[in-house]
Formats: sequence, structure tokens, C-alpha cells
Amino acid sequence: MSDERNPEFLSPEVLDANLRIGPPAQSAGGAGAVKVGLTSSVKQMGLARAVSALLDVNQRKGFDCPGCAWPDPDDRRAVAEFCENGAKAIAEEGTLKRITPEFFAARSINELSRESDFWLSQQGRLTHPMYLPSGATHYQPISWHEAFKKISGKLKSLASPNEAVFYTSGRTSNEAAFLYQLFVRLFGTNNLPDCSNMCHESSGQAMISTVGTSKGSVSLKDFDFADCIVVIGQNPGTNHPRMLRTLQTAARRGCKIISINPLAETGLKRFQNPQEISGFIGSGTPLATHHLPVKINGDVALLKGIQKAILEQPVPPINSDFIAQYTAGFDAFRANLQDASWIEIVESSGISEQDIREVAQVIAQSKAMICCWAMGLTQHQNAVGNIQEIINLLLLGGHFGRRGAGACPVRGHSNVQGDRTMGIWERPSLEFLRRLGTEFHFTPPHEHGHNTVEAIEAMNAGTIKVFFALGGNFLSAAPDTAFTAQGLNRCEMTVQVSTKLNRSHLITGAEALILPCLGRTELDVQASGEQFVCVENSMGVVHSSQGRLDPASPDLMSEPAIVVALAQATVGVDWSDFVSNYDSIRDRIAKVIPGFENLNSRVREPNGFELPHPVRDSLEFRTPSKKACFTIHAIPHLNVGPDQFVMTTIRSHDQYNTTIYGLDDRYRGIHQGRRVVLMNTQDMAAQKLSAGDAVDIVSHHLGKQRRAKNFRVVAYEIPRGCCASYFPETNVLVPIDSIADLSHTPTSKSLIVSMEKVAIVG
Ligand SMILES: Nc1nc2c(c(=O)[nH]1)N[C@H]1C(S)=C(S)[C@@H](COP(=O)(O)OP(=O)(O)OC[C@H]3O[C@@H](n4cnc5c(=O)[nH]c(N)nc54)[C@H](O)[C@@H]3O)O[C@H]1N2
Ligand SMILES: Nc1nc2c(c(=O)[nH]1)N[C@H]1C(S)=C(S)[C@@H](COP(=O)(O)OP(=O)(O)OC[C@H]3O[C@@H](n4cnc5c(=O)[nH]c(N)nc54)[C@H](O)[C@@H]3O)O[C@H]1N2
Ligand SMILES: [Mo]
Repeated sequence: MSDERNPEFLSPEVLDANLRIGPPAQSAGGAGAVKVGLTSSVKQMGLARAVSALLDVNQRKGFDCPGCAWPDPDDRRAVAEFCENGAKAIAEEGTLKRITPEFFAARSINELSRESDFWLSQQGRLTHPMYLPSGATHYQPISWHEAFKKISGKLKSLASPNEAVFYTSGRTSNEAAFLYQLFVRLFGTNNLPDCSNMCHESSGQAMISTVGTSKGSVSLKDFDFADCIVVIGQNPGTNHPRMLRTLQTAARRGCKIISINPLAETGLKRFQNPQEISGFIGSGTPLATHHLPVKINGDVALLKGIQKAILEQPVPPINSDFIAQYTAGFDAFRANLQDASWIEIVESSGISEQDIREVAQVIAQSKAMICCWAMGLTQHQNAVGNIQEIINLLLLGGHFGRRGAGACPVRGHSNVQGDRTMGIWERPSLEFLRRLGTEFHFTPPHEHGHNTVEAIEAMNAGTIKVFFALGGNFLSAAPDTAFTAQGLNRCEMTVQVSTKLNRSHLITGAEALILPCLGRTELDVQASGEQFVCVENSMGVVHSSQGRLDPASPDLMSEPAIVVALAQATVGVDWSDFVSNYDSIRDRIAKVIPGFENLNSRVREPNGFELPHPVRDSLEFRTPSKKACFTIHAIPHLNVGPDQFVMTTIRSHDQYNTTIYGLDDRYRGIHQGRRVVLMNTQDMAAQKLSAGDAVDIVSHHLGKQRRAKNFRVVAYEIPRGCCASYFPETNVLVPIDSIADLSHTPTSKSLIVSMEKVAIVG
């Protein structure tokens, strides 16, 4: 065997031998969800640990589910406030399997790199700090003290603090995130890219310039008062299953639910609530009253069509008083829509004029509308435009500052919103830096840092020497896997603070370290006793989270303790008080971050507290004009050649981002395989492809081709010219230089691809 380092960095690109395709499921939830959720918990954790963990999740004194950022109800928490996929996320962390130093002694990096992401995810919890010396083929154990000495030594040796990059994934608590960004700025850089750069960055950009805030304007209770809910570019059945209960309650009241998605996702068709008896035996509650199978990236055209249809009515059913008092730019916006062509709208959206008019009628009649969206809108070149068209639609009806109405970007990672609030951002505001500097008596760097894509480019250019990650799986989550791998390889040192093994531990700089940490579900005991942390959900509610399970290993450190040790070794601060009692971190957060006053007492309230929101609370739009702004966006046209398709990269039901729980995508009827491409049957016929055929997917961008090998073709209900495949297997196809305007988010939902048929061997 070759002992060369990092020779085979991409997942094994082999066909799935046992792939089975059935019809998509007709309803989500039900007994199946409970069975799968409980089975995976018990299998990973054993019965006692599983019961203890599942009874504690999302309870007032329990831990926040590491699954997603959907809020918990204040007054209606079920005994088990979790969902199938939350249970899988907990099982993944609470597993009894362990990765010990012996595991690494027995396997070289090269050998590990040949295993699939699923295999890597299934090996259990990391138990000991590990070190990969320059040129070595195996990780070896290292003491925490030595680990921090190596990292701080390397950081201090850099010619400039800007030669280091500090990534964050959105599971990190507010306490850890606050200390981390403070340490990084004391060290002297704003190089703080995060998973948000690949996720909802476009939402923040779109909203800050139009409504003056980057956060969603609805609370969970608003869903009880909405008469119309639009779910666009989001698959809640898989990624935010607890949202289905909210939708079910709304549907039962007669609220209209409009789904806009190239795929008719099962989770939006019908829902069998597993918390109800009827959820086990009935056929479930129908959810979406309307479904528009928009073409991939046809959303600007569709939303413009809906707006045009509303404005074309003899007396347009719009909220003229609201528009006059609170908005700017309406006349230009209306003129632009008058000029828009129905032919172009229908062609680009793939939806007929009649269907658009019908949905426009429902929206126009709504007195309280909520629009929810996620990655289906944020990962396109014109992503900011997509979201601003949603804002336009909401403004037309005056759906801000009103009960039951507003904008609802549904966040992904459970604390991604909180991490931003704590200052994890490569472009911090001057006001934030001023407050931070005043509280901690230093001058923070003002120069903007690298976002995720810029960080990868800088690593490749050789200007970044150290890559440090607080959580996540940068290599697999980032675009252009081969290019990202090359960038990481060029670093002098890469460090991962992690709970589980992933590919970022295998594709490394010359030296690499793994620092294993406590997870959400685990007891965190420090000098003053048991600690809790706090998080902010997708709707701006801050609440506590406290794990109770025994830690996976006595050698784990908490994330706040890791950040403190690193800061003490690198910038010479004495932060021991911060570790012994996390209240002392929260006291400082309260002084720096507006809205967090008296954090320590308010976070101890049973349901936490809601952060102030200028639009929701007082219709205050903090834009330069003090008005909410209508914006104008041309209908985008992707450059799709003959025999080419637009491809979107999506999540299956059995994964959490790059962590693969299993090989099934139950609701879509795909079993025992992930290397699949979902295609329209007419497109398949035109390409002379049959279901089950093997293809390489080739992406095309600015004359450069990228290839992902060995996918099976699956016939699926998807608009013509469109296809879909799973992330992260297809990240190798995402061009590093194809990013969204303004937000710089990789365009992983609109890749231009072609299929090359390959012979099936064996
Ligand atoms: N179980 C589980 N839960 C998760 C995650 C997970 O991986 N697993 N990930 C978490 C994270 S970090 C995030 S960000 C969220 C992600 O949550 P989602 O955004 O729901 O995740 P995706 O699978 O990326 O789904 C995008 C949806 O958009 C649709 N879509 C794709 N392209 C387009 C388009 O051009 N237009 C429209 N209108 N729709 C489109 C797809 O068909 C799909 O239904 O979930 C969070 N929760
Ligand atoms: N093609 C394509 N690419 C995408 C996307 C897409 O839709 N399509 N989605 C993008 C999105 S929305 C996101 S958010 C990113 C996700 O990017 P990341 O957040 O970087 O990736 P994850 O897969 O969530 O990270 C999983 C790893 O986190 C570690 N981990 C889990 N829990 C903890 C913890 O409590 N503490 C610490 N320190 N580590 C922990 C484990 O070691 C695990 O292996 O991917 C992006 N990439
Ligand atoms: Mo995300």
C-alpha cells in the first residue's frame, strides 16, 4: 500500500450495488417515523441512554436538539418534543461506539480516505486529542497541553494574523462562539468564515438592504394566525420535521399552504402526526393546498408573475396605505412589472399563466401571510434577488408588523443564527467592533476577513497557513471538493474541533490536529459545577441547553474550555473564570451584544426570551431611507447548452449535511444508495437513458469541466431540463468561482451539467 499522504481524498466513487427504487411516499411522519427514529436511537445508544436522551430533548431544562433551528412551542411541548430526524441526530451523538487512539494506530490516513462518508460517520465518537505530524501516515495521541502548545506556537510564528482562518459550524453555543470571535479578534484578524456563508447568507444580505434587519420577522405563534403560508425552496418533512406539526395545525384551521418546489416533496403533501393516535392509523392531514413545480431557479420569474397578476387586477388587491407609509420604490417596481412579459415568465418558471393567476388570487386575498424559505432559494447566483422578490410580495400586502404575517428564513444548524449574533462574521459592523473593543480594552481589526469561498482561494494562493475549525466538515461541505482539498493540503497546519470523524480529518495541512469535544447532549462539569449554554433559534428566541448524558470519554473538553485554553496559550489572557462558570461569559455577552441585557437571569426563564426585532415589534425599517424598499430584478437566464441540464443538490432523509445516517431517502422512495440522479422521463428518453443506467455527471462552468463518477439514473417527477442529486457527493461539481451576487454563497442549487453514460462493470 502507498504511504503517500492524502492520495485518495474524494469518497470512493462507486455505484451502489443494492440500490432499490420505489414510489415516493404519500404522507410524512406516522408510525414509520417513530419506528425509524427510535430504532436508530436504541441501536446506537442502548435503551436506557436513548430513553433518557429523548425525554430530555427540547424540554425546558433539557438540551436543545442538535437537529435543526425550528423553535419549540412555549406552551404545548409534547412529552417527547423531537422528530425522527432529531432522534437520529441525537443517536449520532449519543452513540456508544468510540474511536480510540488504537483505531487510528490501526489505520493510515490513506486507508481511511478510501471509506465512504457513511462508514466514517458510523465509527463513533472521537475520544482523545490526536496529532498528525508532518509527513506521518497515522494520527497519534497527544496531550491537550501539547496540542495547545503546538497550535499557539504555529499561530504565533505567522508573519501576520491574517495568515490564519477560523471557521465555525452552526452547532456552536453562544458562549463558545462569543469567546471564539473575541479570541480571533484579539489575535488580530476577522478571518471568521462560517457555514452560514454556504447557507442563509443570501437571506441576510437580501433582508438587511430591504427591511433593515437580517433576521426573520415572525414568531412561532404567528403561525396560529396566518391565513396563507408559502413554503418555497424548503423541504421541512426531512430537514425541519417539527415544522410539519405547525403546518398541520394551520391546515386544520383552513390556512392555505402553497408549496413552490421543483419536487413534490412528501412532507408537504400529507402529514401523520406521530404525537396523535390518528397519526398512526389515519391517512394524515393534507398540507399543501397548492403546489407549483417551478423549474430550478425559476423563482424570480414565478414571483414576478404572481406580483404582476396581482397588480393587473382592475383594483389591485394590495395594501396601499402600508405601501404609502412604510415603503420606497413602489412606482418603479410597478412599472417594471407592467413591462414584464408573460411569455418570459411562463417560460422561465415552467408554470402556466393560469396556475400563476390562481395562486396570485389566494395570495392577494390573504390578510396574514408568512413566507418560509431555505436552501432552494439561497444557493443560486441570483439568490439575493430570489429573496428580495419574496420581500416584494410581502410588502405588496403589507405583511410586516402584523400578527400572523412576515418573512421566515428557516435556518439550518441549531445555533447558526446565534453564532452570527455573537459576532461570528468576517464582515463585522463598526458598531459591534466598537462595543467589543470598549468592553475588552483593545482595538479590534477593522479590515474585513475571508468568507468561506475566499478562504479556500487564499489557501490555494498560499496566503493562509493555518486553518482552524470549531465544528463542521469544511472539506465536504465546501464547494469544489478537489480545489478545497488542494487548499487544505497547502496549509502548514489544520485543526478540527469535532465530535465525530469526517473527511476533514483526512484531508489536512502538513500537520493536523483533532480536538475532541463534548456534544450538546452531554454533562458539562466545570469548577463551579454543572454548566449550561444558550442558543438562539430561527425565530430569535434565546434559551438554555443542558446535556445530561455521561460524556463519551473522560478526555473530552467543552468548546468554551477549548477556546479559552487556546486563547490563553496564544494571546496571553487569563480567562480561567470564563471556564469555571459560564455565567461569567454571559455577563460579558450582556455588556457587548444589544438585546442580551440581564442575560443570566432571562436565560433562566422557562422558555428563555425573545430578542427585540425592529420590524416585528414597531415597524421600524433600519434602512438608509427608514423605509422598506421594493427592489427590481431581471428574470435570470442560465446558460444551458444542448444536452445540458440544471442540477440542484439536495439532502436525503438519512443525512445531516455531510453526516450520513443511512442510505435511504424514504419519502422519495430511494433505498440503499446515494449516488443517484433524479431526472424527468422525457429528458431521459431524449438522452437515450433508462432508469438504472450508470452515468458520470459533468458540470460546466466558464469552459471548465468537473466530473462526479458513477451515478444511477432515477426517473422522477421533476420539471423538464432539471435534475437533482445529493450533497455532498456532488460538491466536486460545484465551481469555486460560481457564487451568488453579494452573498458569495456557492451556487450549489443551480449547476449546469451533462450526463455521460458509462458501462456497468461487474
Ligand atoms: N435531517 C436533517 N435536517 C437538517 C439538515 C440535514 O441535512 N438533515 N440540514 C440543516 C441545514 S444546515 C439546513 S441549511 C437546512 C436545509 O433545509 P432545506 O433547504 O429544506 O434543504 P435542501 O435539501 O437543501 O432542500 C432544498 C429544497 O429546495 C428545493 N429546491 C431545489 N432547488 C430549488 C429551486 O431552484 N427553487 C425552489 N423553489 N426550490 C428548490 C429542493 O427540491 C428541496 O426540497 O436543514 C437543516 N436541517
Ligand atoms: N452542494 C451543497 N453543498 C452544501 C449545501 C448544499 O445544500 N449543497 N449546504 C450547505 C449548508 S446549508 C451548510 S450549513 C454546510 C454545512 O457545513 P458544516 O456545518 O461544516 O458541516 P456538517 O456536516 O454539519 O458538520 C458535521 C461535523 O460537525 C461535527 N460536529 C457535530 N456536532 C458537533 C459539536 O457539537 N461540536 C463540534 N465542535 N463539532 C460537532 C462532527 O464532527 C461532524 O462530522 O454545507 C453546505 N454545503
Ligand atoms: Mo445550512
